[in-house]
Order: sequence, then C-alpha cells, then structure tokens
Amino acid sequence: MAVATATQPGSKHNVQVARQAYYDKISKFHMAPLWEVLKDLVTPEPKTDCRPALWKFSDVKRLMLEAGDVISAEEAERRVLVLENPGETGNARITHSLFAGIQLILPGEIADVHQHVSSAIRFVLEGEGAYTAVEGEKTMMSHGDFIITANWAPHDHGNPGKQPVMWLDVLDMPTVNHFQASFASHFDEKMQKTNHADGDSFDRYASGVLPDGAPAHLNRSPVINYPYAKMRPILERLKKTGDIDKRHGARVRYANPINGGPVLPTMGAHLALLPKGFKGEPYRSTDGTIFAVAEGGGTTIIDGKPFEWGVNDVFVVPPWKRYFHNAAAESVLFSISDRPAQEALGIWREGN
Ligand code: GTQ
Ligand code: FE2
Repeated sequence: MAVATATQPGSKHNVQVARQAYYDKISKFHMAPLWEVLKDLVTPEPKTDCRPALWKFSDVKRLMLEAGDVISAEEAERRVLVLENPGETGNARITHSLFAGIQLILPGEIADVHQHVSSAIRFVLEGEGAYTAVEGEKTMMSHGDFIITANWAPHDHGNPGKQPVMWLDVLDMPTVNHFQASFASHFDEKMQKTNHADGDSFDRYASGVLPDGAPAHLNRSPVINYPYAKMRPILERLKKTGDIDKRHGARVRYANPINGGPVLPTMGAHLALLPKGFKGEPYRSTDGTIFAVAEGGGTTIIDGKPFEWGVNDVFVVPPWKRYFHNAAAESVLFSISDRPAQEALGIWREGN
C-alpha cells in the first residue's frame, strides 16, 4: 500500500494547495467556502468581545466636569463621554448592541432640539434644575428618574438651574447601525415648543386609566418620565411583602401602559431593590446588561470577578456571563438591555 507523501496526489499538502486554488477561483465570483468559517458563525454558546467593566462615579464626575472646561454643550451638540467597553475600544459602545455615555449640562446651557431613529433613555445621576423636553413635554430631571426618547421623537435639554446636572444616556445606535437604518435631523429653532405640563404623559397614561380612544397598539411607551419618586415606594411595598426574586431582588419592569410591553422595542429596563445583606443566586441571559446604582453599595461577581459598586457607578455584564449580586447596604439598581429586541426576534434565553 502506497504511503502518501508531500509530493503525491492526495497528500495533506496537495489537498491544501488544491483547496486554496479553489478558494482563489471562487473568490473572483464573490463566493466563499462556508466550511472554513462555520464554527465561528454557529457557536455552541454566545461569543462576545464585550467584557465586564465598571465606571466609578468619582472618576466619571471629575473627568466629566473637566470636559465642561474643554467644550461647551453648544459646540459639542451633546457633551457626552462614551462609556466604552474595554473589549470594544474605538467602537463607541458599552455592549455590542448598545451605546452608553454620561451627559453633562451646565447651568445656563441648552442642548439644541434634534431627532433621530435611535431611541434613547436617560437615567438621572446627579444635580437638580435641568430639564429635558420630549415630543412637546418638558420634564424636570431628578436623581433616579427614567426618561425615554423614542425613535424620531424631537428632544432638547436645558439647565436653567444652578448646579451641573449629569445623567446616563443609553441609545440603541449600534443596533440601528447594524441594520444601516440611521436618519437624523435638526430643527431651525434651538428649543421645541412645549405644549404639555411636566408629568403630563405619566398622569395621563400611567394612572390606571387611559385616555379614551388611546391606541390599542403602540410599540413604545407614551410616558416620557418614570419619576424615581413614584417608583421607589413600589419597591418598598415588594420588599415588605417579601416579593423578592432570589436573583434580582424586589424588581419592577418599566412597562408601556398601553399594552404592558417594554418601554421601547429595542431596549427594556428594570428597577430592583436589594435588601441589606442580599446574596443573590447566579443568573445569566443573552442580553448584555448595563446597571446604574441609584442607592446603596455592594458587589456583583461577574464571570468570577468581583465588581464593587456605590451610588451612581455604572457597570456592564456581557451576554451569557454568569453574575450574582451581594448588597452590603440596602441598594437600588437600575438596569437596561436589548432584551425586548431579542425577545421580538425569538432569540432571548436565560439560565443560571
Ligand atoms: O441627548 O440627544 O449620549 O443624541 C448620544 C446622542 C445623547 C441626546 C447621547 C444623542 C444624545
Ligand atoms: Fe439625541
């Protein structure tokens, strides 16, 4: 029986050469062999460049205030420092699908009205006296408020107060850009005309009644601001009655009052109270999740590594990385992810 050598037909070397020649030939016809890349395309478990990371508010605040000296809100259009995932350097994203940043608006500044396909949420960290105006409703911003700006909603921000105001922005820009479907436009005026009082959309839609004739279907919430002052007592009720999830604590999901669905089709958010001494059970899900600390202090173990957090810190858990929370003090965690988008596409999974 003949033994294959490098010079004989059918040898390993010849097979490689013949295959490469074939790949070169088909590439001229814009075709490529799936079998060379199949293992990277259909992985048995989620594959991600996203890494666990945490941003300390003490660093964020100091560096953010320095940005106030370097550029005005007007020049910047939005004075935002991107929270860039260390595994996605240069890509302006905190997870593969979501952008996050910290925005600063100084007393007397305005961030002009504009609109874009990307939806945004704000979670207010520090300072009082700034507002955001969304679709004709002006709402004052306070610590812990959750504000949504849906797809194509005109929005501008301003600070007629005396303190610098900072908040967390999360936008679905990487998702929109994945589909290459981005549009944006500016208005001639700096501020939109507001024709609704502060709190109007919450009182109108989130009080157990709906305006008669409200649409039966709406893929985003009509509520502009879910104020912390209204949400926090609900967490207290859940805690008192022992409605505490072993993984997530006493948690509410921000809902669209029209249909109970997520606030936005691309992003969904929760607010959770972790009682003092809470030791959470492990959890993982396919939606990489961004957390912001509204109250308290504790540690979250992500993929085996401890991340210690305090008020206004932001941290990120990559898709399908196992994590669990430990609360040293009674704590409140805001979280946001692309879960609604994954659920709509039928690809979301969770586990322990
Ligand atoms: O406040 O309108 O962080 O358009 C990124 C893009 C904030 C905003 C960001 C934006 C905004
Ligand atoms: Fe914007």
